[in-house]
Amino acid sequence: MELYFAPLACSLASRIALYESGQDARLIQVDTKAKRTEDGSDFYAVNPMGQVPTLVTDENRRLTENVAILQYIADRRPGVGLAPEGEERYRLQQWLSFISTELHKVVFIPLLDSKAPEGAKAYAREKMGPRMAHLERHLGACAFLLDRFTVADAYLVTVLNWAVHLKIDLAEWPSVALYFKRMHERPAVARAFSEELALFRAEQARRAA
Ligand SMILES: N[C@@H](CCC(=O)N[C@@H](CS)C(=O)NCC(=O)O)C(=O)O
Repeated sequence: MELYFAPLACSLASRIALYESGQDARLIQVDTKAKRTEDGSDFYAVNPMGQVPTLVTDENRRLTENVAILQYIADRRPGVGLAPEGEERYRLQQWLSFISTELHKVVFIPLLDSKAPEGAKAYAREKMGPRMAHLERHLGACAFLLDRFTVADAYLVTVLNWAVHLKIDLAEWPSVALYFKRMHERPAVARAFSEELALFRAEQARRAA
């Protein structure tokens, strides 16, 4: 398996899922601005959208989109329980879709994108409150998004990290802040974050040079 990723981008959720389930993959770093992989190849040849994550399976099939890739990784190790079966799978998909469409794309992409106009950023900030309040209500009563750690938590902790990067104080949503801290106490999450933080800093230094 090969996972195309960019440091601290949404693809970090897939790295967390791999570590949580003890799976190996070749991790290939992508410069999503230049659309080049680490050996200089054209990333558009791998994914015509030029986006991470992109997964190439052992059967050489290409899979894109966080929601699909995360469930694929989880389903290779069903015993670990990163994606429950039966009725609970719909609940998992509910949270994955919420994170993908309501948080990742509506709120965080306009705030993180230096090319997004101020109007788009103001719109994203306005949308943030009710979405974070929804999370706050849920995480006030539950330790995880479902009844145990799943790939939805891997995705959520990845996205919440961008709030920190944007200097948005999570203390405004105390249960979310506690959840974020608790997730980092998981060895797989801590390992994935520290590895990607080092890669992120190296990439920033390269760009600044
Ligand atoms: N719909 C895709 C979006 C993935 C996405 O937004 N990836 C970002 C990194 S977090 C990216 O590759 N951005 C570069 C670009 O869109 O050109 C998914 O959910 O997997």
